[in-house]
Amino acid sequence: MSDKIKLSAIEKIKLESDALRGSIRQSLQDEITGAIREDDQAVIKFHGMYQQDDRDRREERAAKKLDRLYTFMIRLRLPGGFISAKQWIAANNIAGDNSTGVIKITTRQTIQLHGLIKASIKPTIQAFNEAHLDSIATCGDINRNVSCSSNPRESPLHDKVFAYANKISMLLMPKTKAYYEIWLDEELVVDKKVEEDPLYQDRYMPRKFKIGIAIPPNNDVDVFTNDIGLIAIIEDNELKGFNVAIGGGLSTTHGNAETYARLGTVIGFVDTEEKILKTVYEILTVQRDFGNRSDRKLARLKYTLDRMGVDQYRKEVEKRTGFELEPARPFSFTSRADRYGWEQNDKGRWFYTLFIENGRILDDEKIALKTALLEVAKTGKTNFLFTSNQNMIISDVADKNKEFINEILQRFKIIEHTETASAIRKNAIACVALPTCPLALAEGQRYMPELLSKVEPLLVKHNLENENIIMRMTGCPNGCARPYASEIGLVGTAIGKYNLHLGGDHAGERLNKLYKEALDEVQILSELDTMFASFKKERNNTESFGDYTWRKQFVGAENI
Ligand code: SRM
Ligand code: SF4
Repeated sequence: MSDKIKLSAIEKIKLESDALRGSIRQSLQDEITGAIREDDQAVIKFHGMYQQDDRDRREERAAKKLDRLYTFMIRLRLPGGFISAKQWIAANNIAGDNSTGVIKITTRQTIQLHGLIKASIKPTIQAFNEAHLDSIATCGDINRNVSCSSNPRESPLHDKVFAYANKISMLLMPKTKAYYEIWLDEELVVDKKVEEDPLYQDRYMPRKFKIGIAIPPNNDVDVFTNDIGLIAIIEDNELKGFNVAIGGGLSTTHGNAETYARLGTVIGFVDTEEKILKTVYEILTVQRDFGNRSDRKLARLKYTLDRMGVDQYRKEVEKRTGFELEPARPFSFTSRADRYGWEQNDKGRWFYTLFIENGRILDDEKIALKTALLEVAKTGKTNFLFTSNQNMIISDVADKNKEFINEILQRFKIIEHTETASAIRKNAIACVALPTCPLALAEGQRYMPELLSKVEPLLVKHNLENENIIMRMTGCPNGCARPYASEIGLVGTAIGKYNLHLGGDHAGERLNKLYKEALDEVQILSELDTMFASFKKERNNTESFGDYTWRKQFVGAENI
């Protein structure tokens, strides 16, 4: 990119950050404020943290002439969403000691803690480190947590595919030692040569970068919404390689017609591990070199791809890898759902997928979810996996231990909780939004359960309660709960108002379209009631709700 183009402010911050150190140390020492310096707020993201404040309390504090109630959110790096029982116990305790206590499973298979005060960031990272957990590169302009199909691993091939999440995560880690110096008190780096970073250099990526791996026929990771989507090609019980899709990304900005959601385009197939890793790496270098560094709204790979053209992007990657991609192999996705309940893999190990509404793990008046999971972890007889649908899998349970774990799940009513949740609720996801997300225009996870309680009777009224409708909600158009890839998408525009999107499919291969703008709850329910009625009457055989609304063109005329 020409240096004459004006770079965005974040580019300068990255460049002058001394390999992501910024003035974080000084910011931490400043006892006058609970915040950190403005530039450091950008740098700290690369270490896996965001500065936030409690938006519910802004007015009250402003009236008292108090500073905002600053806190920090920390996000772990868990490739493929795997965590051991010991690590879960550590996360449980750290959450209790240092954060709000709620553990939040994200839509990219990892966990976040909210509400850390500045002084507790370092002890938190140190405690995570003792449990062999880190938060490196889970935020910022860098490769994020690599997601991978988490459904119970049914064959040795799932393990093989799964291993790529970690390999890719390690390949794309930054070389700077800043995280170790600042948070873990490791020795200061004197010889800066050890930090030379051929991939990220000194400006990192133009924007965040996301990679997901899917194992057909399940597309639980929403592979096409990633900058790079890898689709495992399994033939004759052998992992032959991966189809590579690039250019997925969901964020739009209200009122900015230049921004759009996009699903990835399959550009070819690669077979050997060496070639797979090389291809992934060079896709990043092309985006690094050609991505837009002046307008952050247009900086994701999807815009680079559409500007360069798919052929040109692929050729540039091939020039850098030194080999051509093979033609894509056939594959078929049928679902994005988690498989609730017990499942057994070919090695005889058991997996229990439990429903966790919007990924929020806590004890409340209805269910002691957090205590139950701690008790399961304390048996030492399981591992855990997080899913991209914000659920959790109690994994790797030996046959002889299944009854024992099942008894705990029953005692804490986890099984009942999972089995009695309605189909629409079990498929739903909502983003964090208020009160911590600074970008939220409307509620997300705090409102979705309540709205679903009003949608469920409508489905019962039309005898549709067993339909696996995918409904997703976000508090703004950034798309953190992937609402544009759902059958019913609700995208916040203002407090209590949502754009209604319709027409996504079950496999995650079609984006929905805007149907109506800025609806309140009464309007949303009325629209859905009418639509459920006509769906019941006019659907073709087993046609899904998304396919029906698409066929009937229940989408804003300007979008058809
Ligand atoms: Fe996201 C920003 C939460 C998945 C697109 N996202 C944010 C921030 C950090 C707000 C901010 O920048 O200050 C939110 C923090 C809220 C909070 O208080 O915790 C936030 N995003 C989340 C999570 C926790 C939602 C959830 O409820 O699970 C997800 C964390 C995933 C993870 O573990 O890494 C999360 N975000 C996503 C996804 C879905 C995905 O990746 O599968 C998307 C859409 C896909 C995509 O990237 O295109 C997404 N988040 C964004 C964007 C828009 C990026 C863009 O291309 O413009 C922002 C805003 C930004 O980066 O400027 C954003
Ligand atoms: Fe915040 Fe918007 Fe993401 Fe929701 S979609 S977490 S409101 S940035």
